[in-house]
Amino acid sequence: MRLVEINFDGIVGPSHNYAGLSPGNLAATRNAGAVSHPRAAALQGLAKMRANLALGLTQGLLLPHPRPDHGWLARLGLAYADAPAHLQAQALSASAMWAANAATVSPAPDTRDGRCHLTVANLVTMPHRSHEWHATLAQLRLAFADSAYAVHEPVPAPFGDEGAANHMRLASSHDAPGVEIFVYGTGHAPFPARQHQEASQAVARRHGLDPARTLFVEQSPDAIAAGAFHNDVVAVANGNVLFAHEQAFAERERVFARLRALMPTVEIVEVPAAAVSLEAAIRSYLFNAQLVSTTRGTTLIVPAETRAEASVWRWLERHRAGNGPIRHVEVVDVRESMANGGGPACLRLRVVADPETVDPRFLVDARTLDRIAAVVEAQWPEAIRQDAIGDPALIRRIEAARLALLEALDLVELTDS
Ligand code: SUG
Repeated sequence: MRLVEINFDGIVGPSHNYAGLSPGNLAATRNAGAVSHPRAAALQGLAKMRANLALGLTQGLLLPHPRPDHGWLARLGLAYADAPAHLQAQALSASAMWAANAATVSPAPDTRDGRCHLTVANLVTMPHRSHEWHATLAQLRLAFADSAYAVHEPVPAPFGDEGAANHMRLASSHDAPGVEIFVYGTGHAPFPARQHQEASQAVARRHGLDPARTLFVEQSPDAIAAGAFHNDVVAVANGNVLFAHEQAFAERERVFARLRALMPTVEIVEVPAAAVSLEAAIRSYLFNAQLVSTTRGTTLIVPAETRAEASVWRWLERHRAGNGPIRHVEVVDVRESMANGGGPACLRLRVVADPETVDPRFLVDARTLDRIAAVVEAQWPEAIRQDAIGDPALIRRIEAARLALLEALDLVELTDS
C-alpha cells in the first residue's frame, strides 16, 4: 500500500449557469442572472488540474451529473418543459462540480477497520444540491469499488451534511493516523447553517473514527453571517498545518488548545482580523485554497482574486518572506467557478489512497486532460443566458456534451446515474 493524497476535481458541467440558488453564498447571489461561460469554466478547471500535475500531485476527476435531472423532476410530477423557471434552474444546476461537497473522507489510517471510508453528502439544505447525492454515490461506488474502501449512503435528512468542505484532517504524514476536525454551524446566523452537528457526529461514528482523535468544532456564527457558508471558506488544513482566519471558529482558544494537546507538532497559521478582515477573506477566497505538500514544501494554491485584494496579497507576501510554514504560493484562474462561490478548494475532493486501488478511469494524466479539453472545446456551450434555460435546443446540447465526455472516458455506464 502506497498512500498518497489524490485530488479528485469536479469537471465543470456543460450546464454551468448563474441562477442565484444559494442564499448565504454572497458571490452566487450577487451574480444571479449573469451570463455564464461553461466552456471557459471547464477549461479553467482543467488548467488547474494541469498545474497540480506539474506540482507532482496525483490528480483524479469526478464527472458532471446528468442535467437536467429528469428523475428528480419526475418525482415532483414534472417534465422539464413544463416546470416553473425556479425548478428548471434547480434541475439544471451544475453544482456537482464542487467536489469538496461530494463526500466526507476518512483515510484508512484513521479508521477502526483500516479501510478508507467515504460518506456521500446529502446536501439537503439547498434544493438544487439535494438531488446530487444519487449520481455522486454511483461515481464513488465505481471509482472506489476496491475492498480498501467503504462507500456509505448519505446521512438521513433533516441533518444537513455538506461533506469535506466542513472537515479537516491533520496528520504528520498522509499515511499516519490523523486528527479529524468536523466543523458545524448553528442556526443563529441570518443564513442557514448547512452543516449540522448531528450529521458530523453520524459520519464520524460510521467511519469508525477514534473519539479521542476527533474534534467537533462550531463554526463562528459571524463567519456564516459574513458569507462563509462552508468552513473551507475560512480555514484549510494539510499535514501538520492549520491555516485559518481568526474568526473562523466560535471558540478558537479552546479549539487550538485541544488541537495542540492532541498534536503537539501542529502549526497553526492564523490570519488576524486586523490584517485581513473577514469580508476581505471571503471576497478573495484566501482560505479556499489547496494547501498541499510538494517536494518543494508546503504550497498554497490560491485563486487569482487574492491578488486583487490588497490586504490579502500583502499578508501572503509577508508570510512567504518570513519563516512561516507556507513556503510557496501558486495562483490559479477559476473565475467562472468563483462567481458562483466556488474556489480552488471547492473544486476538489481529497482522498488519501493507493492509486492502484482506484478505478483508473477516474485518474488523469496530461494526455487524459488533453482528451477532455478536446471534448469541452467541441461540445460545451460557449455561454448560457439565464433566460435561455428553457430552450430545448440548449438542453439537447447540454445532454449531448456530457454523453460525449462519458464516451471519451469510457464511462458510458454512468449515462443515467
Ligand atoms: O453550494 N454554489 C455552491 C458553491 C459551493 C462551494 N463549495 C465549497 N465551499 N466547498 C454552493 O453554494 C451556486 C449555484 C447557482 O446559484 O447557480 C452554488 O450552488
